[in-house]
Parts: sequence; C-alpha cells; structure tokens
Amino acid sequence: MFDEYNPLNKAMFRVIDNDGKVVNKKWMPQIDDDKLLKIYKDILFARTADLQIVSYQRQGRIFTYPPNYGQEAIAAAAGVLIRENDWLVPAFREMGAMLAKGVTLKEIFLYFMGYEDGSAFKNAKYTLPMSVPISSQLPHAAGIGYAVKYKKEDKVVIGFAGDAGTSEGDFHEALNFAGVWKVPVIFIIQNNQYGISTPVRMQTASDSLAIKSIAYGVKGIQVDGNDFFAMYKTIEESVRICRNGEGPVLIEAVTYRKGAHTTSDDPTKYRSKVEEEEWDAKDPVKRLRAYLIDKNLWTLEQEEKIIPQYKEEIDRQFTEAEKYGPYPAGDIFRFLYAEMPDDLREQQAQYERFLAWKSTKVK
Ligand SMILES: Cc1ncc(C[n+]2csc(CCOP(=O)(O)OP(=O)(O)O)c2C)c(N)n1
Ligand SMILES: [Mg+2]
Repeated sequence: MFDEYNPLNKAMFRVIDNDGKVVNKKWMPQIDDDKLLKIYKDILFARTADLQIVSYQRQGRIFTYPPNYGQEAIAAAAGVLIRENDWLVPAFREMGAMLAKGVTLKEIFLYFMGYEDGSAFKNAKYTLPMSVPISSQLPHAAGIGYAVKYKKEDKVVIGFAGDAGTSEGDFHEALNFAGVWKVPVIFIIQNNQYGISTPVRMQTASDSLAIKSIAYGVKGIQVDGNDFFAMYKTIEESVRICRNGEGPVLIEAVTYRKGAHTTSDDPTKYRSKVEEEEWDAKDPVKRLRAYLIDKNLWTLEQEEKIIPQYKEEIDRQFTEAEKYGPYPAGDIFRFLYAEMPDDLREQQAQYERFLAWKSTKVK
C-alpha cells in the first residue's frame, strides 16, 4: 500500500466516495457489521459532544475550545486500532481517540475548565495530556518510541499534529530522530487546511505534507481523512509495519475544520461560503452514514432517537465536571516542577495577593 501510494506519485488514498460508495475494493478493510455500527455510534457521540461543548462555551460555562467538527473520522480510526497498552500522544483535536483510550468526557471538560485534573487521566493508560504548544508533543512521541524499542516492548505510539505543526522545528527533529532509530511511531498530521487563518498553501512549498516523509527515509502516505475506511486501513497497515520493526510512518490525513479554529476565532474573516459548502459534501459522518444506510445497517430514525440520549449523557458528565469546586489557582504553579523554586514561590505569592485585591474590586 505504501508503495502504491508513495507520496512522489501524488495520489491520495481513498476507499469510499462522497456518497459512501466503495471505489477502491482492493483496500477496503474487513470490519464486521456489529463493530462498524459501534464505531459509527462512537463517532456520532464524539460529534454530539463536540458541538455541545461549543454551546457550553457560548453560555460561559467553559473556556476556549478547539472544535473537532469535520475531522472526526481520523481520531475515530486511531481510537479503534490503538490498544490499551499502546501510547497515544495527542495534540488538541482528537477527542475520539482519547475517549477510546478511556479518557472520560468529564476529564476533557475539566481540562477546558482549566483544571490540571483534566490531564491526570484516571483510567486511560499510556495517554499523554493534550498539547497546545504546536508540535512540541512530537519529539516526545519519537522519544517514547525509542524507549519502547529499547525495552523491546510490543507497543506502538500514535502521535498527532496539525498541518501548521509541520512548519515547526520539533516536527522535523522528531521525524529525523524517528527515521534514524526506526522507532514504532505513527505520526498523523491532520491537514485541516488551516493553521488558524493561514491556509495550507501558505504553510509549505512542498507538493504535500506526506512528501516530507521522503527526506527522512520514512514511509509516508496522503489519505482522505474524511474517509473512515481509508483512515482505518492506513492505520491498520501502519500498526503492522511498526510492530514488525519497520516504522516509523507519516500519515497526512486530508480533512477540513468545519468549525472555527477555536471558540475565539471567526472563520468568515478568512474563508468563503463556497469553500465550506464544497467540504460539506465530503463530511466524514455523512459518508459513513450513507454507507451504513445503503447496507441496511442504520436508519435516520435510529439516529434521531439516539442523539437526545447522547445529549443527556454528555450533559450529565458536564454537570459532574461543574461540581468540581472553585478553581484552584495554585494549579498554575504547582505542576511546573517537582519542587517549587524560590522565584516561582514568590510569583505565586504575588499572584495570590493580586487575586485577593481583585476580589475586593469585582462584585
Ligand atoms: C509553538 C506555538 N506557536 C504558536 C501557537 C499558537 N497557535 C495555536 S493553534 C495554532 C495553529 C495550529 O494549526 P495546525 O497545526 O494546523 O493545527 P489545527 O489548529 O489546525 O488543528 C497556533 C499557531 C502555539 N499554540 N504554539
Ligand atoms: Mg490545521
């Protein structure tokens, strides 16, 4: 597959078309009906939660949030294939993979409410916290991959970044290191066409993001990231390659951020309605739904019934997170060092004095 779709051939890997019809039988993954239905429901749950978080933010109940809307097939495919003891190294738009690892929605809510406990996952093993400093997580992914190989463990690492992340030095250092040491790391670049307002054509003069793999001697592929089956097949194959000691792999997942960059952004300032409508036709949930309906595995009536149930469950977990108590301002300082240095202690004291002063001003 990686030979057939060598990035130098400039062909994007896809399995279903925009109407959910199989157009590439040769690479259609084998997934049984029950499993596929469970996957679809999980994607639907993640989409419902994602849309609901934006509404919580609008109600002033949560801080800035980066929507996953339109990109869900990528994290979902990774989530199905990653094992309990494999490593997940997320960026910040991979909710489906985090939920699949055992991170709870409540923890995700806590993270966006500012609580450090939102990064201290109780059930999810081998899962790094979300990483906002762009691509800073990729050298960690490469390093973890090195440790896995050194300890001869049967594990893979799945690390994520965005298209703009490929302009960071950390991306190149991680790829170079991973290539030299042949570590079992799958780098997934979610090319959602924008780094905030910067379109991908302004991000690089390369023909694609996948083609950057060639320079590092790493297997690479460009995939339709809105095609669940193509993503599943690619990650399945990448996991096999990594477990065989033939990693790493670079996957460019071509997708579209249907929402805003974050709840603080207004995309109408830098992209057109026409463009948004073009991508709407390629929506990953629509495509998978069309496939399932065609196979008589799902109906719109079922979907209408299940969404309110999901909303209720999401709301229940959100209310749980809201009960968490007053925000512990000390958290900003507490988790930087094992032992707090004097200058940071002084900064914390200053900050506490500031908060005490502020509380006398704000009624
Ligand atoms: C090192 C660093 N520089 C700048 C920022 C500000 N910033 C936050 S998100 C973002 C764009 C990221 O775009 P991309 O990598 O394509 O990921 P996406 O947000 O599209 O998922 C930038 C520049 C940051 N978080 N970290
Ligand atoms: Mg992007």
